Amino acid sequence: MPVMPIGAFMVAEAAELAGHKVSVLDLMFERDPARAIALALRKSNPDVIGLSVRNIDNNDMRDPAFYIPGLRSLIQSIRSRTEVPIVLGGSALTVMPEEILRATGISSAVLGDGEVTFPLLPKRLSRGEPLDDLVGIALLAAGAFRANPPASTGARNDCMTPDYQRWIDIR
Ligand code: B12
Repeated sequence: MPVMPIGAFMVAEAAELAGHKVSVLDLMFERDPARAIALALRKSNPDVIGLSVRNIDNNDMRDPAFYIPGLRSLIQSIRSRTEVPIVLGGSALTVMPEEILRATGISSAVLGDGEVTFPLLPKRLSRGEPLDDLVGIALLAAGAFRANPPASTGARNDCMTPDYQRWIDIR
């Protein structure tokens, strides 16, 4: 079932509101994700890449599917073209951060509400400043995992509502 990447839009829009130039690549319907990644990287030439990871598996005991190997190959596609920092986020990371960081070889992730922490990362990363005091940050450094409690803006009436049409072709 195709679900809308609402969480990724929220993070994208929050980063833009914080003054960053942001582009979104939705891989849901891409037949050739590696090619889509190559084109997007050429077009946007990013300083930081955030990957929104929703599902670890399909929760189906009769016909199980495990999605982390697919994530690993997306990361390899990115890594074969750029060395810029990659930060993982999304509901899958909040469920199993340490395992997913170890399985992918990525060293940082944001747990919980990414719109709080992700917009702070580009400045820190560009200055080579540590990330370890940030809310919801999970880090894998020299084989040791550590994580700060996730940010949660909770269920509020003023929860941000991103402009979906801006980020992907909804139709
Ligand atoms: C609603 C929901 C559904 C609905 C979706 C309806 C719809 N039209 O969107 C339905 C019932 C259809 C559904 C189906 C499934 N779901 Co569901 N679902 C959820 C639920 C309860 C909320 C998801 C949501 O919309 N959250 C609101 C958005 C705004 O939050 P978000 O996506 O998490 O994004 C935030 C952060 O994650 C973060 N973030 C997101 N992207 C990024 C990127 C970066 C770079 C950063 C830094 C941060 C970041 O910031 C965002 C904004 O705050 C979650 C559990 C949960 N509480 O998260 C499970 C959950 C995501 N589902 C899960 C599963 C397994 C499934 C199914 C596979 C179940 C099944 N067997 O069919 C399917 C898969 C559907 C699919 N194609 O992906 C699991 C995924 C973990 C796993 N085991 O893989 C979860 C986590 C539940 C769980 N605890 O097991 N689901």
